[in-house]
Amino acid sequence: MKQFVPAQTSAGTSRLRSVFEKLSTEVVERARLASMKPLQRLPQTALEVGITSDDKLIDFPKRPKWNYGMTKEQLEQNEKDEFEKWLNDIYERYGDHVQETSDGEQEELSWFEHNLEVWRQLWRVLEISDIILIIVDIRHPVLHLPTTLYRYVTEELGRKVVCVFNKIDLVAEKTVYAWRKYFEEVYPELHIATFSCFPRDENLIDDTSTYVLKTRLKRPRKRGYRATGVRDVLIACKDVHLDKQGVTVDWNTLIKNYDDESELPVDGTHLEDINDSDDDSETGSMDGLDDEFSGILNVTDHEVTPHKDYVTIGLVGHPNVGKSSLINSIMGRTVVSASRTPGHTKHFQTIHLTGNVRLCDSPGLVFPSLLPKPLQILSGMYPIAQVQEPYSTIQYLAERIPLEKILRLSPPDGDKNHSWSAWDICEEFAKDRGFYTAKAARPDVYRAANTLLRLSNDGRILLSFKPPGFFTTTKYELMKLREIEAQENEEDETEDESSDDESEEDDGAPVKITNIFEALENA
Ligand SMILES: Nc1nc2c(ncn2[C@@H]2O[C@H](COP(=O)(O)OP(=O)(O)OP(=O)(O)O)[C@@H](O)[C@H]2O)c(=O)[nH]1
Ligand SMILES: [Mg+2]
Repeated sequence: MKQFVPAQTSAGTSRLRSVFEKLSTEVVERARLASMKPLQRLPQTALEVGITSDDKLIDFPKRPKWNYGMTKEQLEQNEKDEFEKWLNDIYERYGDHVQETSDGEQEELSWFEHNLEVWRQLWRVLEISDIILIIVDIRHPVLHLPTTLYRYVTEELGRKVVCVFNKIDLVAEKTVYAWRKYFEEVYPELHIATFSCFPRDENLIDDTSTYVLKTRLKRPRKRGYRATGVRDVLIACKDVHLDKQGVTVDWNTLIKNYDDESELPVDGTHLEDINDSDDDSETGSMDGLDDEFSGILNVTDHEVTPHKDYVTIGLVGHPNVGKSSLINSIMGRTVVSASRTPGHTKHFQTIHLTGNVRLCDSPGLVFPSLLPKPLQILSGMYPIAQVQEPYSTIQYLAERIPLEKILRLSPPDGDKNHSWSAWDICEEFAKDRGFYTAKAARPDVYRAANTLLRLSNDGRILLSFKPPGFFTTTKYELMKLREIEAQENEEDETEDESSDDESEEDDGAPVKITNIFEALENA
């Protein structure tokens, strides 16, 4: 069984800190050496991923059932015991599980949340919310939407759910569209909204090409909440048709406020520093907690239900997917702290949006799953400062995207056919950036590898997974084409029949299906 040790803690914050695994020196050294071997670039289809099959799902801890006869102490003990049992059970079943998947990936147990206090916060947010927004990073929505969570929230708690595809500025419109269609197929009941704090680069038509880094680097150092999608998120909340006695939300008026999102208030106070250093200070204060919630983290001896006078929208999801940023965008100003370091939000907080609608931010937590560990690091769920061995993760990345081309590196031996290794890439990148060790003045490969991980987390180096069939079929293009045709037919029907003076330009010309998205962008 692997050993887990608590991360360094500072007084007062340890209670809500997550724990990280400590690797042995042999493991680190083995990975370093392995990264020096020439890497095998995988076909694009390695980026296609579908929903995890049921036999691979690992359940997450639920609040144990209480009964009236129990004292607070007994309840608390019961929660602890059940949680321990759950943890032990996972380690017994999956602790030593390292399995090669059919795609040749090494799959093992994720670094998941080990702190009962953090799970308790999730339980409370789920209990007090009428509508739950599960926020997922569009770069790997399947990984970020735990099926177990979705089922629990809809089937057992009976709450309304909206899945928010977040950070859509990082990928092409075509990718967002394909993911939406795929999720609609797999979860027909799910409401989906798309969102981003940043505008998408209009040149980003094909996110599988290598130009991305260059343009991404030009992002402004300060940003306002010029979000795209707040409207979409609120429309999705309206569309779940929450029927709550005694609370009537005027969704239409609320949504109207966001009709022109580029006009959202942006003044100096609404700008957030894009912080290059990883700020891991304790920022989650209890200030945002209403009196009603001041004791919410205590063990309760009664069932917790949403407040009768408000509609509460709870945001949940993995760390770093952008929950706090989304809340700030909805509010048009900084009301909760956001950071590129996962695990930034430590306490849940409620923020009033209108007289009877409030938002609830929650700490992100990693659900247990079976996955390649490098993928977890690349998905922003693991603090890079805690990564002891970055090389296997760079290798994982470089096997899937042409990293040396994206970084425009020259081969170390000048040979155009050089067989790159992950180590080579880091070493050449170190030289390129002028990263040298202080003592021996050798290229600082470790620093280079870490920088690459950060660039990847920020989406400046893009690792974007795609739904099944994305590269191998024209399924999604055809769907889009049909939608456009249906829309055109609808427009034709409503148009005045007599307007025949201008002939349609595309009459008879076959549409080049594979380029339908480009055609739309250029239109
Ligand atoms: N490109 C891009 N980055 C985003 C977007 N939203 C958030 N981010 C970045 O993602 C990082 C995490 O954002 P947070 O809002 O703190 O994420 P969180 O889900 O609250 O994270 P925890 O509190 O750790 O659970 C920050 O560096 C944000 O700037 C987005 O729409 N696009
Ligand atoms: Mg947060």
